[in-house]
Amino acid sequence: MLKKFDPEIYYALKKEIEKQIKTINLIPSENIVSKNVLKVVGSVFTNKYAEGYPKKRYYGGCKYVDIVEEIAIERACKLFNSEHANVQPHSGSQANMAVYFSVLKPGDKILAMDISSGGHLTHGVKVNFSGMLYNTSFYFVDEETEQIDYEKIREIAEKEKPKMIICGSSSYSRIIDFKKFSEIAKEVGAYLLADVAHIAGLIVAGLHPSPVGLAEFVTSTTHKTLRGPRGGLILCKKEFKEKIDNMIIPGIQGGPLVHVIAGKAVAFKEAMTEKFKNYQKQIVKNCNVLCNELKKRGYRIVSNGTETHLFVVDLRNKNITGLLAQELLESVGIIVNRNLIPFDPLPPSVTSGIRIGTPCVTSRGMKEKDMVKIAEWIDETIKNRNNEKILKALEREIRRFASEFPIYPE
Ligand code: DSN
Repeated sequence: MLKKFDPEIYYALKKEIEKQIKTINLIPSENIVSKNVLKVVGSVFTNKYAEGYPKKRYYGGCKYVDIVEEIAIERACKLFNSEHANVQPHSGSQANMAVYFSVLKPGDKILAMDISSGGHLTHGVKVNFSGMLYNTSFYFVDEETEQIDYEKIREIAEKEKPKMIICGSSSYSRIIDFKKFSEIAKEVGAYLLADVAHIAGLIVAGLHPSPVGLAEFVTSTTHKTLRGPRGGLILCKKEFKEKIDNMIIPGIQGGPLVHVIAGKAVAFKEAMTEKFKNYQKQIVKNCNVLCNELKKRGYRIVSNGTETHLFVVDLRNKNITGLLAQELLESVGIIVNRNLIPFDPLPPSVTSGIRIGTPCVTSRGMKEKDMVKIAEWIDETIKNRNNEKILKALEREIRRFASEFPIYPE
């Protein structure tokens, strides 16, 4: 019994479960897996080493592991209409690393979205391996519209002649035009990498255009809107199959996490259902309502809206930083993360904004009317930040509400 053998870890687990039940989680990159995904991720597949690929392993005893990985690859290809899939990356970061290493050399030029505009750490940021190894130029959202300016990207690309252009984002709330990106990449002879970690579920449901077939490489995580286990995924054209597979192993990884690959396979099957499509539609509906309700209450939304599962709130007119808002909201049971706004005057550790997303609350069964309540609670909490009594009352109400929704969806 875990409780008896390791009471400290048991305690943390018990409290984490309790926290997940009693809070409203608005972090757009998190989600809640199904019971079936949870089951295989916590299974004996974790005991198995399987370096290599199906039928080409360096270990014996891989008969059943091969079934799992072959199915996962086949489902990923079918789901995204891709020529090839590698399901072994341990994370989105390793998926991106494998793509870079497979076609770039240290010192090569890349062009990526600036992090305050919505880009990701692994898209060439200086403190990350990608920024240490490659010579990155950044594109920004337009200062006025806070949306991607494709002409500006074309200008930079023509001037810089990068070897790879990276699109895809962690906090951009608008539809990305992958076709335009692919045209620009072709014009300057660059590879295109589309990192769809955030929007993979929306793509599968047809709610966001797909970059597959337009970009040479598409990377993703499997645990955000896609609602699978924590992990990474690479989709590519057949011509890059060997390069990518060899770069994952032996290039940058050892043994694959077979239990996680089994979880990915189950999640891909779930993503093929009508139920999953309806779930994605509900995420977007909920996000829109939450965004509009906050707007009604005087919150400035970056780019003035959302077309996806997330949006960023600029809190400067509310005289509170992202960090303080995050801590304050957590104290009443609402979990968000602080986030840079485009051209943020504050550092990433403080920020002027918070990022809000609806995949998790939608998995728990919350609908539009619940989003209205959540917007009201966010506003009440921020308005009454110096009134302990009101905050306590809000906390009770929020925790009672959250507890009514399950955290183990079918
Ligand atoms: N941590 C992820 C996110 O929150 O978007 C990106 O790595």
